[in-house]
Amino acid sequence: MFVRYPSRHRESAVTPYQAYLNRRQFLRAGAGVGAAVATVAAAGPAAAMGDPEAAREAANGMELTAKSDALSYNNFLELGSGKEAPKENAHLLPTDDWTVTVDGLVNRPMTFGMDDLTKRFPPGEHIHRLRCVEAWSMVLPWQGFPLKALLDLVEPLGKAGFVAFRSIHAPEKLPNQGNGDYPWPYSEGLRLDEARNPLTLLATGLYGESLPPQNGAPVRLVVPWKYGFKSAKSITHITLVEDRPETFWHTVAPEEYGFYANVNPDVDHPRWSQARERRIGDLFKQPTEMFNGYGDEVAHLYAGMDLKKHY
Ligand SMILES: Nc1nc2c(c(=O)[nH]1)N[C@H]1C(S)=C(S)[C@@H](COP(=O)(O)O)O[C@H]1N2
Ligand SMILES: [Mo]
Repeated sequence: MFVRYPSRHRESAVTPYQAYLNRRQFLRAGAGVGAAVATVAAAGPAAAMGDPEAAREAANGMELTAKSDALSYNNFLELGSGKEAPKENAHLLPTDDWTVTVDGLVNRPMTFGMDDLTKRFPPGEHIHRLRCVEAWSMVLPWQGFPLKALLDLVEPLGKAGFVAFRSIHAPEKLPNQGNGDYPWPYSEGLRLDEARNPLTLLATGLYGESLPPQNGAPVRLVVPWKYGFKSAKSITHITLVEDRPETFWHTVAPEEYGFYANVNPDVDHPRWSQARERRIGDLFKQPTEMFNGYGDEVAHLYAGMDLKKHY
């Protein structure tokens, strides 16, 4: 269940994760724990939740981004532009009675409520780097499950080649969806083999609590080797299609936002270098790694492809 990281990511202290675990234990012991938290704790792998040794292994020494930063420095254009707008407008995101429909080129199209989804696919703990195309990054402890498990259940047809993701569409509620300059709703896409890679997650929690609205409640995509914009938030539809789907940022500015969007220090954004990044909370920039450091797990997906052309 745990993802292992290359040794070069293991050098830093584990203290923040230990603090996180202590808080988590405190939450579980305390009264008044929200139902969603209890569900995650009960459903997740017991070892990770209770056993500090296993949890330390999961963290592999990567320092987690401070929770306060991860929940207040966000990109979620539906809730406003600017990093702090999504948190300020978090209450506007309607998350009650959420359903996720999986359809298109599949044998068994299905619609899930959130309880159904997390019962069928118990979330596990996955700590990943997130690298925004804007050259900042975080390390975030998600609770989620591999998208592959869901795809296996609905049985993609042989001619399915891509997976299209659609975020919430509620122009009457979301401040920015009245803005006709954008191709709402937010959409993203992956090649089917990318979607089936074990690193590709559907996340329902963050820092051991149900996903905050500003981070994409109640369920979002996490694709850790790609720029953050691929990780669509607040997903309502997952549709298997034959050809590469239209996607939000690629439609807005194709020369700036490629469909593949693999993190790549050698392919600059037209307006800035991608060679380095600022980890939120750090003073100094650090080098950006090919595939965001996940090359061992994903480089084979792009064998023979010119990644400068297919950026
Ligand atoms: N629906 C939707 N999903 C989205 C976005 C968005 O504006 N709308 N922004 C993306 C971008 S650019 C990034 S970097 C990540 C940020 O995730 P975080 O705020 O949880 O760190 O969400 C991505 N998913
Ligand atoms: Mo981003």
